Amino acid sequence: MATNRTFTMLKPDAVEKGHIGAILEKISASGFRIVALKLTQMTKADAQAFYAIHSERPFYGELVEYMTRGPIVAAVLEKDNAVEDFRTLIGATNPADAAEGTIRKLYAASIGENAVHGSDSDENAAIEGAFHFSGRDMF
Ligand code: IDP
Ligand code: MG
Repeated sequence: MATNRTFTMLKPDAVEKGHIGAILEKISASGFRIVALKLTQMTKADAQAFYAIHSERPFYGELVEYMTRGPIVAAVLEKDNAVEDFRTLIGATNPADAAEGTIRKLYAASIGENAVHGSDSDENAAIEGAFHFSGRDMF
């Protein structure tokens, strides 16, 4: 059964470039309600665990370095069909392939530094949201 929540991170490159406000505005204007929100920085152990599924990929080390080099914005978002609609809003992993108007097309520099994370399933949305937020910080 599809749930109505997803999890996102505005990644270090997006925060460094000052895009927090613009990206949150686009998310809100696209019909997502903010359920939980914080500025935080992942430790190396956090990033290794969060991206454990990619541990055998050649870019894993680079990904962990990137995701820990500065603060991120973590958020839980709510909308009907949240996971799928948010993946549509952010666009393809590689901004070169992302549709016009998507967050990655607008703000991402490369397949590695691609501005934003979006959960890929309801199950992972719940796991990733719980990774960053306790129940009392979700509204
Ligand atoms: P997704 O974020 O669109 O779901 P995934 O394949 O799950 O994409 O990869 C997770 C993250 O790993 C990407 O968002 C990106 O930051 C990084 N990544 C993916 N593929 C590459 C690559 O080929 N080179 C460098 N980094 C990559
Ligand atoms: Mg993914």
